[in-house]
Amino acid sequence: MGNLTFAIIKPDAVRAGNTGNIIQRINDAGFKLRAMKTLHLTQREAEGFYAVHRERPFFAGLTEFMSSAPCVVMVLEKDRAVKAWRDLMGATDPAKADEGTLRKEFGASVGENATHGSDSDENAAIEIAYFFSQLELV
Ligand code: 3AN
Repeated sequence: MGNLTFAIIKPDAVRAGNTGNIIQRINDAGFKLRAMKTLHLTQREAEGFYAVHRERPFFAGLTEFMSSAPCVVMVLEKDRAVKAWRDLMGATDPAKADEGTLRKEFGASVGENATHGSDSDENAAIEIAYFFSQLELV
């Protein structure tokens, strides 16, 4: 599983028309797109996805935002994909993200930061399975 990660183009980036730009950057960085779909999460689905953050003060705002508009969910393949995708995304807070990262370019705030990426191989497997069946991975 070390070569797969799970990614989301979040509602702020989709709403702003940045889906195509972000997919281009994913291609340019050498990732293979193993699966992709657009969906509009319900609040309950967003709560299930972010269940590990249930006790955090930003949980309600985060799940409300993630269910506010469509997002794009993806499975990306590359060597050491979890780290490679987190490097391309940049820091959680766009103001602290390095030049050239997606969050620096497309993110607005720590909540509306354009993209999500798994933080470990273990969570990548859980997050991929939350959104995709085996049959959907090409
Ligand atoms: P990352 O997505 O970089 O792994 P985490 O795991 O710290 O960051 O946060 C999970 C999600 O919760 C992030 N995608 C972020 O948008 C959101 N988040 C984190 N901290 C805050 C905060 N202080 N206010 C609002 N949303 C937050």
